[in-house]
Amino acid sequence: MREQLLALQEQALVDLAEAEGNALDAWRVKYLGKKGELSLALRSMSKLSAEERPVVGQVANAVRETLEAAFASKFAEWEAKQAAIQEEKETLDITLPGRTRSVGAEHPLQKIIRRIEDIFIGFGFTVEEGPEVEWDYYNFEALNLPKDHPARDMQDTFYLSEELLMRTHTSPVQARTLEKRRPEWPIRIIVPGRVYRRDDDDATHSHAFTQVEGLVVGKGVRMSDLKGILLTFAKELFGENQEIRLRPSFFPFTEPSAEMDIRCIYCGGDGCSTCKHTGWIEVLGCGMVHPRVLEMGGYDPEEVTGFAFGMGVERIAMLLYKIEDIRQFYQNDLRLLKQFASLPE
Ligand code: 2NM
Repeated sequence: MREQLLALQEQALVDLAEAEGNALDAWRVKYLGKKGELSLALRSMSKLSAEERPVVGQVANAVRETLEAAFASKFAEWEAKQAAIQEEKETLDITLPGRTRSVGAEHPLQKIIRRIEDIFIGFGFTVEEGPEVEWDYYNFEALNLPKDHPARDMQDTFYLSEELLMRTHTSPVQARTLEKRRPEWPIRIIVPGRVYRRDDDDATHSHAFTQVEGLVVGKGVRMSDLKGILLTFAKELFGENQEIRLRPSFFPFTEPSAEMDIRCIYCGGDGCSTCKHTGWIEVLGCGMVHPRVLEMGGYDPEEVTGFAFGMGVERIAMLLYKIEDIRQFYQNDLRLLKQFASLPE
């Protein structure tokens, strides 16, 4: 019996030396488990005589202790090895490139709108918006363009019904603002937004485009205020040396009316193909708000005066970014967005 136990111990230690991982647990069950080999051997102790029993019992206990100690040390060794492997795996490799996250870019038109807004906000203006589907009344009638007025032909209109249309300019928002505010509250607003005109699309025309219009109304507002604001605006947008010039023009909602030109930003006035050798580039229309428009808005033109202006955002973006085809703005081509994403202001 004693030899049997010692042989078992020897075999167990040989097996243990080779066991790894799951095999370690299997070893523990096989030799030290409740139904393991050692328990089995001890069960046969009942056959021994009363003198042999304590001696064999001692040997059996010694074998159990030896095997348990051997297992504990082997298991600890295996655990330490696993921990080392894990640590090796978890080592931070700072040379790995980080995860790139693609960042969107502001559309070139939106960039220009924001710059224009920022400039006028600096002058104390606020930004107003209004509906793109508009009443004939606000788009035309309230702006001194009665139904039979020939100037309505200047802006071929998408009509949705007899009285509803796609706004042809953002001026109806200004007409709405005049109606909303009272004369004792001076108005200083700019109105960016999309407008619609019946037109055949080509490199310089689009049936839907973007405008920014402005309106100032108050006591004693004069044409010199218009000129000063627009000159300062031109300097902030195009550069501090920018010059402007005003030429007489016509708009039904202003009197007098003017077109504003800037000195050609490409040739500096020497003459080039962009300015058609005039040295000047037209950038906006403006004028003193027509007395009829003030009256329709509930103001007394004897008491308050005002000026207004309007510009095409595409045109300015095309000039500043040298974009040659207006359709580029609407084609959602990522190459265009990426090209202007990182441009300085
Ligand atoms: C322009 C040119 C000139 C204009 C006029 C008004 C209003 F509402 F006061 F009558 N809003 N915008 C105006 C004047 C717009 O765009 C070329």
